[in-house]
Amino acid sequence: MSLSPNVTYIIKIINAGDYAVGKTSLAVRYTQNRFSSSYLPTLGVDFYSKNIQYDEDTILRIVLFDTVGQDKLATLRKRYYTGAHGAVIVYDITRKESFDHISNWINEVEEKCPEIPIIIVGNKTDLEEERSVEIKEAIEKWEEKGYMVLESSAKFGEGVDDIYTIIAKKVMEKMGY
Ligand code: G3D
Ligand code: MG
Repeated sequence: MSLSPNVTYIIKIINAGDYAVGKTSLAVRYTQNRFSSSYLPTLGVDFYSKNIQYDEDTILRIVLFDTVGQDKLATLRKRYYTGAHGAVIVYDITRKESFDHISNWINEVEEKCPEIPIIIVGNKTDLEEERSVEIKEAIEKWEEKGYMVLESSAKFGEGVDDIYTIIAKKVMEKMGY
């Protein structure tokens, strides 16, 4: 009996969504397990990565492309969508407007990357008293269109690992792995 060598696959995931919904905070929480309240706005794109054991002999290197939300930087942002295997579209559960913009983000991502798995994430669940989008509403609107909806708190780490584990799993399944 021989041990099979570990294989590492690189998976490119893009974080998209409106300004200040918590895209950078989620990337930092997932890859460095910390939260800071003072990130500089991302100019264009930043990268974060983390290796996870996918199964006995497969390691995934999750590379998160953290993009900027502003319209004026759309051209720059879209360039980095090329070659993405999966996308996480983030909204802020306290800002209804960021939820209403999800379809724009999906269009932008799908225009560049048709057919990639996309997960929608309502962030900032720790601000429950300021919530303006119910999870039920989000699920009713998006799950019937085929998009999974999750919630998270980048601040406290709740639900964050699940986002990237699930999107990675969807990507691997899509590849027929
Ligand atoms: P962005 O990358 O989408 O633009 P950031 O968003 O990650 O820069 O976060 C924007 C603001 O939301 C930051 O606050 C950040 O601390 C806050 N934030 C991010 N995630 C959470 C969360 O889960 N809970 C709470 N309560 N706040 C969060 P500031 O004050 O710097 O604007
Ligand atoms: Mg950011």
